[in-house]
Amino acid sequence: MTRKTDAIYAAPLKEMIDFKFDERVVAVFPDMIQRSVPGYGLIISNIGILAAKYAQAGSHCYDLGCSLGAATLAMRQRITQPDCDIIAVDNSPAMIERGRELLARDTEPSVPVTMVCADLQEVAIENASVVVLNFTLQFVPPAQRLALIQRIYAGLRPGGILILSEKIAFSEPERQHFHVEVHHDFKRANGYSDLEISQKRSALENVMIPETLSCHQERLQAAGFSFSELWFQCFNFASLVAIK
Ligand code: GEK
Repeated sequence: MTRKTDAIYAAPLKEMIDFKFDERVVAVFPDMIQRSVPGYGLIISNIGILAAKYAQAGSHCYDLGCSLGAATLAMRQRITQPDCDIIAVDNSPAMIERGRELLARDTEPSVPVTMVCADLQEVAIENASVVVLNFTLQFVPPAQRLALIQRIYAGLRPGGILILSEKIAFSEPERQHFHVEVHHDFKRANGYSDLEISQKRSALENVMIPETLSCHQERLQAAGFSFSELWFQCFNFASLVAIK
């Protein structure tokens, strides 16, 4: 499949509008996320590996904030336990519409997938063995995050996992500065201009709110997860796995 190049922030914008997962973003999303998130491809393929290990027979696997379903497809290709299904949720109608088209192309008979257009807060999490929040929690208002993680914990079976990937912030200004700078270098090396980097940053400012790694770890513990492990970090992008 040819990847359409993201040039959404290439020209100067007269007015900065908050970032939205609309048709324009959907059209370039695979390119945008690959060129913006260090290690994205590695994280996706390892979500498949983790799901293959922790999926339980007769349970649901959830991909919350699934976008085009990259993590869903990785899980689908790897899970071998019987009678599992995957529930993939996103509240962007354009994402779900395109995600369903991509899913329809994945014709190998495997784990059934339901793609749902809904706010993840409205979706019941039950009889779950794997829950994925791959760069989604950062878009949930901070005041709602603990309740969401508690609801996920309650819906997981014992031995089930939550995979939580996020852009992270650092409390020490020197460390924060270092990571922001190298991340911008990463984006420049992937062809984004300084104008694109700064306009995208402004568009995301009110929409995506990163927190520190310790904030995530403490919240997981407060929600009931006694074990969590940082299994991936590249610059200010990290992924944790928490086991119930
Ligand atoms: C991937 N996980 O490729 N309810 C449902 N969906 C939401 C909500 C919400 N309340 N808030 C945001 N989203 C994907 C990448 S992208 C990350 C995830 C990024 C959705 C939103 O519509 C978008 O599709 C996704 O969460 C975040 O593995 O672009 O940085």
